[in-house]
Amino acid sequence: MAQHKKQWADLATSEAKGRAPRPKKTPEGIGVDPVYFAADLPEAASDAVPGIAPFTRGVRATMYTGRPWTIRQYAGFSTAEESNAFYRKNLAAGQKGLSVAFDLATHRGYDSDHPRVAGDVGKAGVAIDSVEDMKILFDGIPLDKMSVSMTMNGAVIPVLAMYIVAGQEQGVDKSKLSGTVQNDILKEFMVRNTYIYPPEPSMRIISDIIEYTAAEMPKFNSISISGYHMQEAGSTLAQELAYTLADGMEYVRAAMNKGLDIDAFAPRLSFFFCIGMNMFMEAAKLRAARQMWAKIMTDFGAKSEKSKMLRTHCQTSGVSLTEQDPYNNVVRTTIEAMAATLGGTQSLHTNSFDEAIALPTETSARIARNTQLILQHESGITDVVDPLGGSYYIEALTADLAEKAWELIAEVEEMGGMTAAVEAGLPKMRIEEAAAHRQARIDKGEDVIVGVNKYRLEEEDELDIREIDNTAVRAAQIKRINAMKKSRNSAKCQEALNALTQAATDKTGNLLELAVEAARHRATLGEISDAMELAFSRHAAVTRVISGVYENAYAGDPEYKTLQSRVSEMQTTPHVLVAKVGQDGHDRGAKVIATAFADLGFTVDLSDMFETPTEIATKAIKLGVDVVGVSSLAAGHKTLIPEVIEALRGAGHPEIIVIAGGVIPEQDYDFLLEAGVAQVFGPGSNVIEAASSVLGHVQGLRRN
Ligand code: SCD
Repeated sequence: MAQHKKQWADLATSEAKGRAPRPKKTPEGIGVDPVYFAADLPEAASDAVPGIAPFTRGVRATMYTGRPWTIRQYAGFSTAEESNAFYRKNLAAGQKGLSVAFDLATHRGYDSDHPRVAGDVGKAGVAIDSVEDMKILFDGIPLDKMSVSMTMNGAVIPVLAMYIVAGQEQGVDKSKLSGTVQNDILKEFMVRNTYIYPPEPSMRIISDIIEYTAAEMPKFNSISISGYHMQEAGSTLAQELAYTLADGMEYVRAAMNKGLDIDAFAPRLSFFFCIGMNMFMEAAKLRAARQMWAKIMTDFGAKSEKSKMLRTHCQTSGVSLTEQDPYNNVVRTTIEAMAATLGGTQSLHTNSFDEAIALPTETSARIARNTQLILQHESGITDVVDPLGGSYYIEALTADLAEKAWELIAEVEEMGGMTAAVEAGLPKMRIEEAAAHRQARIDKGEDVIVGVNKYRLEEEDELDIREIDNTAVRAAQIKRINAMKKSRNSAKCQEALNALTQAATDKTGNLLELAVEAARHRATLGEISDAMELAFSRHAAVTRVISGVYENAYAGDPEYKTLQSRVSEMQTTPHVLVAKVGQDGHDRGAKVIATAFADLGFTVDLSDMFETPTEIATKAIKLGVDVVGVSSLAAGHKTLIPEVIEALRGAGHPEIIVIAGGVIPEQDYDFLLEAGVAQVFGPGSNVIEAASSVLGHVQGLRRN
């Protein structure tokens, strides 16, 4: 076999006029050869059978030949009424399962009338304050027939409780409910940031939910252990794979520590991965994930084959989508959807092409759904089980990726498991480093993004985008909360809330069971969350700036050097506060900017997460910064950024420059500039060019 390799290498070298073919190093640290041979097949590959542990080739013997994957589009916006209408339309058009996106206020356990969330209500998801909203959300959708996924982590107890009660009041017993709740808090501390309580009580919540659903809701998946958000935050695929499985191990331990039998709950643990543009590596990742999980569960002592099955949902990558030339995103999403299905996913969301800019419109959502329908009905992917099985490359990559992931898992295990590693900030740091490396490669043109850093259009057409009138949504929600509070039995409601606080304090009882009672008595989401907060407190994350990545990536680059000199020649160092405002937890962009600016010589401060516009302004004034750079990725920019400017002006500091960045549609640039924003940097901005512009603004300020 070595002879084949040699034969090929000689031929290729002569074809390439003397240049010997070389392996390509991926960000995962895997060397990818230009060609693979039978000798590269790992030994286990030839014995693998679909439907049999370790399930490398799929968890079912028949896979899509028996039943295609579930088309499950993640959606939800503004009110329960509007989201319900959208769901019904999509189900009529071929979607198979539901997936609810909640707004950020709900995620963070606040009712819509809470002053902290004024800019967040109804944005990026549906506002749910009580059972009444939940009932409207599923009106006319039989919950004993439709499987429903709910992406909820921080406020998982009230949301799941309200779902159970909404089902009961629809006449469906909880034992008949099928679906999934995300309920994966460890990755929230790592990357997604919609936590409420500190890690320890958060882990208790998860084990209570696993306990309750294992006993009462046999068709319901108690958790969706998610790597998706890690890749969105910039992780490599090996990191996504390893940290997701390591999170899974931690949840298994938490449930076992509660005295639960592993085979009673493990069959209902589910997973969720991101599928980006590295098509073969992504398919290999799903294969490796199944193989590794089967081993992990066997080592934990699982006996049932079902406990060893890694069943997963996938979503195409949001971060791979571009604001520039956005129809290219249809192609990207198709490639990613192929990778997910060739990799054997159970359920899939395909992103809409305008998702880098705003919430999907009807048209973009239709194209996204049809992408899956076309794959299922026209492409032939469903005709054969594991069509990639036996490919020299895929099989070798599956093994290589697994090896890298085992190394990362070992590192986490040495620290004492994921809760300890998360508390020490290790995975978060590794992911932030990877994110900064990736951005630097894009900025330098080493990673090509068509239509962004190469083949860019001179002029872009304007896109139709969906806008949410956040003020109207909030007013409607507040009206419903007030009406409900008037008609409920306050004493019963308070009694149920007190019982919840007591159980949280004493570490007794099951929190979900008690919350179901509170929800039935019309306690709101905010009240249920607060009842537990009394015992648990609210978690505050420590923000940190990583340094050195840009400095290393740009070593020897003359433009970078010039910019650095321009910064160092300033009489006083330019000072920037990189700020996240409101409940938007997407902090990858903010972190990358902070790293790049710090490496260039700026003084950089990062705001805490979840601050209000006034808190940001107060901090900026106290620090004496020249610039506040506000990063917004959850559609709150038109409300929250002008409020930061108002607060600065109101406090007598109109000179502080405000820059906006993130997912901001071009249509909104003028609005923001008129409100006083000095410059807007949308998705795809080159970080070094942005730094140069910001420096220009500071120089202008100093001259005046
Ligand atoms: C499947 N079945 C088969 C079969 N294949 N039966 C016979 N032959 C075959 N070939 C059966 C299964 O056993 C199951 O029945 C039923 O059909 C459904 O199949 P499934 O494979 O379990 O599919 P599904 O019900 O869709 O469940 C898939 C998961 C589930 C297990 C992965 O957890 C899920 O739906 N997850 C979705 C998560 C999600 O949507 N997350 C959105 C996140 P039984 O059940 O009786 O065995 C969005 C997000 O976070 C976005 C980013 C952000 O907000 O930050």
